[in-house]
Amino acid sequence: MSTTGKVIKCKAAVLWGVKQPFSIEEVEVAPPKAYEVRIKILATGICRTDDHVYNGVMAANFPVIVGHEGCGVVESTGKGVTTVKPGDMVIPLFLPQCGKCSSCINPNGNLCVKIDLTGKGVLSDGTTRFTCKGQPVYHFSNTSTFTEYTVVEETSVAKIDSAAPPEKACLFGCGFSTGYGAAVKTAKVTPGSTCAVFGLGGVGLSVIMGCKSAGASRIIGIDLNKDKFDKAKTVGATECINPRDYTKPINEVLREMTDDSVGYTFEVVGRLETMIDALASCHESYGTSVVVGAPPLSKMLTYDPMLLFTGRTWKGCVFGGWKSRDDIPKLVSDFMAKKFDLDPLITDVLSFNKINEGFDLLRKGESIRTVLLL
Ligand code: PAD
Ligand code: ZN
Ligand code: ZN
Repeated sequence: MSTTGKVIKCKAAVLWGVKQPFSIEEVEVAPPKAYEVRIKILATGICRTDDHVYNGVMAANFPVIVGHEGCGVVESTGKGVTTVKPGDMVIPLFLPQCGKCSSCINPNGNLCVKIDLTGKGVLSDGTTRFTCKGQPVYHFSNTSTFTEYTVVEETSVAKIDSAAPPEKACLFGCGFSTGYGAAVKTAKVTPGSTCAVFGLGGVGLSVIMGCKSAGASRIIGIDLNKDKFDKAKTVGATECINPRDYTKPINEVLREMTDDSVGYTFEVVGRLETMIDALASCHESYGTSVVVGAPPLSKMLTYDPMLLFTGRTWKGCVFGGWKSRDDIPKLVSDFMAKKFDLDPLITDVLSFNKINEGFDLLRKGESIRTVLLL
């Protein structure tokens, strides 16, 4: 029996408030309105950004369905949708591409005005498509993938190769694309260069993969958790260091190790101190440092402007700098052509019901990416 045009009752993991465990509930998912798409989610990864919402350090309205690293199949489309149809394999995009705003029109921009950075959690008409126990439940970042069905706007959907395996392709929705793009698209790492990556979670490891594919000859991984080092080396780090093993500031350690030749640094932790450390660690004249880790809510940074005056470049990127609808299908094609391997990033695969277990693994530093199967 077709579900088109009907409310779908299904399972979703609802966050009722800050630091409350994910609660698997029956929710009602309304049909897509005009220019919206309802998607059956098949697999979704767990990213640190979801945990930031749980901890209350990232803006969101509650109750909310988070999750933004998913892959699924279009179940139905609202009026006016022309770019996807039922049955298409898709990735929901936390960074939309409307094609009309100033970022979308500029060849170098990607921060579409439709991105929901302030956690409003509603679709264009100001309402939500989720209801639980008679109460509206908010969306998250134009995606909400911790649910069997979600509704997103057409501008937040990328159609990908129908043969892509969802349990891997979901990582294109955030972690892999963000890290890989930070290196190849935003920093534009050059062959033979030296790179340093602060933070070796799923995003940091993807940065390393990007540095490697760009031809960097030295890639130094930095983390406080030495259990992350083996995996970092598997994906391309040439060496790994723990700042706690040194008394000197980390920028001095890196300068000495590399004969003062660090061309590129990446902050992939999301802490103010490591943002400054990463900036100070790239070469004072020609170095580039990229902020990839999500900045903590309402925190200010002070720094010595001499760090920039000498010539360094300091940049940031959302979603690796990719234009989401255009570039993600191409990245998936590169994956299908075996240009890179996502297996090292996926440490755990769990059924959707075990979502809290998946978050525990992340919080204990034991997982890189846990993929939940729906
Ligand atoms: P993760 O928690 O799996 O990895 C972070 C790593 O940093 C862990 O291995 C920690 O041990 C390590 N770490 C913690 N403190 C320090 C420190 N002081 N020095 C060195 N290492 C440290 O997270 P993730 O890889 O999923 O995400 C990383 C960040 O990127 C996080 O802030 C997330 O919110 C952000 C993110 N940003 C975007 C974007 O579009 N810019 C997208 C996705 C994720
Ligand atoms: Zn993410
Ligand atoms: Zn736009």
